[in-house]
Amino acid sequence: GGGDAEKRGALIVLEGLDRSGKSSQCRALASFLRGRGESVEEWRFPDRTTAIGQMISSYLSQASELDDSAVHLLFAANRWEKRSLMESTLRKGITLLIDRYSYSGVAFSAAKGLDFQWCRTPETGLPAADLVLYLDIDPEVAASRGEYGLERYEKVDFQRRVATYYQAMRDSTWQTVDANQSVDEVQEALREAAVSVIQSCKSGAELLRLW
Ligand code: 2DT
Ligand code: MG
Repeated sequence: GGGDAEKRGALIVLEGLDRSGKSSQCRALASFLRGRGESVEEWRFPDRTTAIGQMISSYLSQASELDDSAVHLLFAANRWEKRSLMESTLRKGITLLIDRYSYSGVAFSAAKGLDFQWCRTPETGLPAADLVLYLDIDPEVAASRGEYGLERYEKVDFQRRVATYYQAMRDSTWQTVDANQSVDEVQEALREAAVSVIQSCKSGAELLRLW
């Protein structure tokens, strides 16, 4: 809620379990949209390039240990430190295509056993996605894909719990795409949804806030 409609870029988020294909789909979608003349930036969270992001990265690679609640707040802070740049970029008419966002933040921490509502709180007030593209994959299929299991969280049982928390956050901005399909079929489904939300943000749309 809050604020007036304005012409702006769209905030599009790709979400899904590890190895659901988000990163390659993001890259392909960005190049498709640029080919149609759209201004697009590809972002990802965690943003491992900042000081906070480096703490998170060391934790994820299991090089360091951190309290579950503390690391949850670091993930949220890693989004807050990018908030003003996110907003100014959207207001310049640039579409942001983001690989993971607050929805990952809540789903992964809640799957560890932290309270779901507590997990949502530090995300409150961040820009909300205009479109969440959820790549829905069977955790067993994801686990059979390359390089799985190297980072923290890459365990089938854990991923299954993450999926249930993702489902608890679904709202009208979410579109689920069956990620067990071929790369091209998934891409086709993403394109249609992205083009349509970019169009509606161009004609004027209020910037939404979580939650
Ligand atoms: P990548 O494999 O996409 O780099 O993600 N995660 C991510 C959280 O626990 N909280 C968050 O807020 C975000 C954005 C998901 C690394 C892992 O970090 C998890 C997988
Ligand atoms: Mg990963």
